[in-house]
Amino acid sequence: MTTITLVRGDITEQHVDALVNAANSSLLGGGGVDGAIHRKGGPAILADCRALRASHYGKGLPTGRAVATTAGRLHARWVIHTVGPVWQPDEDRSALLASCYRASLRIAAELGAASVAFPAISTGVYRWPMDDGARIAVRTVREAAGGPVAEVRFVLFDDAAYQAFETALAAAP
Ligand code: AR6
Repeated sequence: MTTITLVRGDITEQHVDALVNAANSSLLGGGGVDGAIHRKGGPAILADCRALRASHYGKGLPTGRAVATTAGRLHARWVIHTVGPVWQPDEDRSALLASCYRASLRIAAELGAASVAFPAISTGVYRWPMDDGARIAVRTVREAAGGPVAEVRFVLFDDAAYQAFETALAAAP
């Protein structure tokens, strides 16, 4: 059984086995969660990302996929980088957002991570509506979690995000 917990705060301050990064396909950093993870985690994370680009993802990590690197100086063993979809009002891209959570959990399980922290993927720079993003996140994690992953922690940056996840958690069967 996997326990889902909600925390209001900064994902870079969490003590967990694996932190999930809302990255972009370049794997070279950016703003939001991505910027904060690289800033606090230090250059070892970027060095691993560059190596992954050179070995496997010269054309970029596709949307919906995930890869793991060291967590550098963060209080975690691994950072799992996933690329969320950019919100498109005229196209249903929710399968790609669900895929981010599923792929990240699969990697966490392969690594043997007991605790995994997720941000609300795609709900910042990529503009996904928070309520819908929260519903997809909770539903997918409920379906996909298991194995060695005993805790999935959603780390929400503000009250609106926290409330959206609280509602999604209460509403999901
Ligand atoms: N801890 C937890 N949540 C955070 C933090 C933090 N330190 N900082 C922001 N959030 P975003 P995306 C929330 O933009 O939408 C980057 O430039 C934020 O309020 O980080 O998937 C990447 O390089 C929002 O609810 O990720 C990509 O280019 C959520 O985390 C692009 O942004 C996700 O916001 C990815 O955009």
